[in-house]
Amino acid sequence: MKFVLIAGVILVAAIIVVIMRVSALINVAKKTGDKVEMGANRTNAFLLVLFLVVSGIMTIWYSVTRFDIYDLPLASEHGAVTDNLFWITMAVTGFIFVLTHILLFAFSWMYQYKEDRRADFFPHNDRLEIAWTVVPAIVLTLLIFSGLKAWNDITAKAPADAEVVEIMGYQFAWGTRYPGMDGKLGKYNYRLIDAENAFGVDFSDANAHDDFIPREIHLPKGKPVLLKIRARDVLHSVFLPHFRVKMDAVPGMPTQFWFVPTKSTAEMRAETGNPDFNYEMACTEICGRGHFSMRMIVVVDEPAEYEKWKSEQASWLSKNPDYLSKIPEEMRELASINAGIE
Ligand SMILES: [Cu+2]
Repeated sequence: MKFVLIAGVILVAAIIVVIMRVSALINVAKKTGDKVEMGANRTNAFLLVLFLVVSGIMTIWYSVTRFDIYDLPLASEHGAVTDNLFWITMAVTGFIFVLTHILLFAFSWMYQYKEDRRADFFPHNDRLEIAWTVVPAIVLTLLIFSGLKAWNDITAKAPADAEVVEIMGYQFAWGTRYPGMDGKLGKYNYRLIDAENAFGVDFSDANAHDDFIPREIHLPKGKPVLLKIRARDVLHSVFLPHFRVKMDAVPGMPTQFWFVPTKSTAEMRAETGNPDFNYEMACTEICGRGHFSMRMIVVVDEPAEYEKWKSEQASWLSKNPDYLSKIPEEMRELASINAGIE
């Protein structure tokens, strides 16, 4: 089917080229070859208008049929602000884009070459130039400042009671670390990264002893969540589309993003009518050949379920007790108590 379509397009293009060749040859035969080729001129103007109509129809068709794919249901507090900003910007720039492109192609049709018509000489008009400089400047300033205000609100300091979750990107997966029951993430150091300690957690910091590393991200509904984001090798980018969260993960430069999830996974399954629905975290920075596989399931729980899940997680150290031998000797006893090792 695709092949037939491509072959059809090539065939039509070839026919147009042949028609233009033939009309040029006829002009030569009629000895009018030294004049401007009216036929080719009209064909070009027509093709430009055709391009406008066909690409316009395809864009509208695509936007309508795929609307649900890029307008995902919203599940965070600040997301309403981001969405609002997006649609206002889209409306303003979309309107101007459509208008200017209709004019662009319409003019190429209206002002195609005519033998008895001469172009006007119109070198300068102060009013016109002021208008097309000042109006876009005001509109863009309004858009940029409302964007800046939204960005400043969204990236303001996280509330003190925010749940802290560490996200680490590496080729090619996400890792996540939770602070454990003390609520404090332990320090890390890239020099400590090895085959066992993938996060480079520094266990000479007592806060690290009860940190746990689950396979899924769990978040509490209705509570602020602070993501502490880092990368182990190259640039990655944390993308949580339903929460309207996107933040680069940069090696050597930790970033963060805080937000409030507003719908649990169960509620989202009911809303979308899809019993298999899951929130996902994707990577939106091309980071190498396995980039496509950087996907992690995110579960939003009711606060009580979340606390229960958290209390059931065993610390990383208790799952890797051999690692105790790599911790400074004077720390080992405290570490095994904090980590919950018998
Ligand atoms: Cu990536």
